[in-house]
Amino acid sequence: MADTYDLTSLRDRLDRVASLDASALEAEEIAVLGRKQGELNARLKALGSIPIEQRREAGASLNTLKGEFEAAFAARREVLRAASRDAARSAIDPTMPGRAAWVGSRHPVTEVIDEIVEIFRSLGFTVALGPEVENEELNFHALNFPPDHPAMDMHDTLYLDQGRDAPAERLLLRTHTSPVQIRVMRGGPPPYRVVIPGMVYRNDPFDPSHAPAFSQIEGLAVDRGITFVDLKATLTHFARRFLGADTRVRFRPSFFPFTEPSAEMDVGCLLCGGEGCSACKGTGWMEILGCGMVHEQVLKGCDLDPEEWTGWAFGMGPQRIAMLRYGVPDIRLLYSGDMRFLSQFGRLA
Ligand code: 2NL
Repeated sequence: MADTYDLTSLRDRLDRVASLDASALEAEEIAVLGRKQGELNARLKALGSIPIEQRREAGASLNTLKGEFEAAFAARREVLRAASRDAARSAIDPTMPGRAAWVGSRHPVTEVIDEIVEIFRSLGFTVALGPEVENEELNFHALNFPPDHPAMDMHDTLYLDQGRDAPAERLLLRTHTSPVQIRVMRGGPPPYRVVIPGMVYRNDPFDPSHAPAFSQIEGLAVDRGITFVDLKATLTHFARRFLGADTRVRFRPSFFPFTEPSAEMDVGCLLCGGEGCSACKGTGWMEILGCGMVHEQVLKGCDLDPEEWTGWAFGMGPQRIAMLRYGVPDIRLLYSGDMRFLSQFGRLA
C-alpha cells in the first residue's frame, strides 16, 4: 500500500510536464488522467484497501494532485501553441513586396486591326469577310488587272490549281482582300460601306520587310454622288482618330489597276513627328495606306452603272502600321511569339 501514499513519483511526473513536447504531452495526459488506465484513477480506486483513518487525507492529496496535473497540462499546451504560432509568424515577412503576376495582353497587330475596324464601324461601315482560297477571276480580273500583270506571276502568287482553263476555276490564295469587295458589289445593290479585315498571301520569303502571310484591311464606299472629297475627308478623319487629332496628312498621286485616280496617304512621321529620322528616311512622312476612286471597269464588272454609282476604296497593312507605330524594325518579330518582344506590349498586374 506504500504506493498509494507515496506521492513522490507522481510529483516528479508533475514537474516534468512543463518540459514535454506536444506528442509526449498528449501521451502523458492519458497515462495520468485517463479514466480507464490513468495512474490517478488507479490510485483513487486503491484507496479502499488502506486503513480507514488514513483514507480521507490520502484521498484529498490525490484530488489536489489531479487538479495540479490538469492545470499543468493546460498550461503546457498553451505554451506549445504560442510557440508554434510564433514560428509560423516569423516564416512570413508581411513587409516583403508582392511578386507581380503577368497579365496577358493582345498582340500589337490585333490591337491595330481592332482599333481601325472600330473607327470605321463608328462611321457606319460594316465588316465583311470572305474566303482565303479565291479564284483568279475575283482576285485579279474583276479588279482590272491586265492579263500580263506581274502580280499574277507564279513568283508572286500562290496558286493551288493551275491546270484549269477558266480563270473562275483557277484557285489561289488571295493576294489582297479586294475579292471580298467584288463579292459585296455582286451580291446586292448599293449603297455599300464595308471594311474587310483578313489574311492575305504572297509568294514571298520571310525577310525584315516581307512575310508570306500578312493581314490587310480594305474599305469600300459606293453610293450616288460620292467624290474624291469624301475619300479625302473620311481618310483624314480616320488618321486623326487613329493617330491623334493633330496628325498631319498628305495625299500623293499613285497607281493601282482597280482605282482611278489613285493616291497614297502619308501621315507625319510617327516616330520623329516630322523632323526627319531614319524611320521616315529623313522625309518627315510615313505612308500608311493606298486609296482611290473605284475604277469604272471594276464597277461595270459588278453590273453597276458608273454614271449612277461612284465610290472610293482604300487598303492598308496592319503589320506595317504596327511596325511604324511601335518602331518595330523587323516584321518577323510580329510572328515570333517571343515573350521578350511581346511582353513590351503587356503590363504587370
Ligand atoms: C494598298 C492599296 C488599295 C483598294 C486597295 C479596292 C478594292 C476594290 C475596288 C477598288 Cl473592290 N479598290 N481596294 C483600293 C486602293 C488601294 O490598297 O497599299 N494596300 C496595302
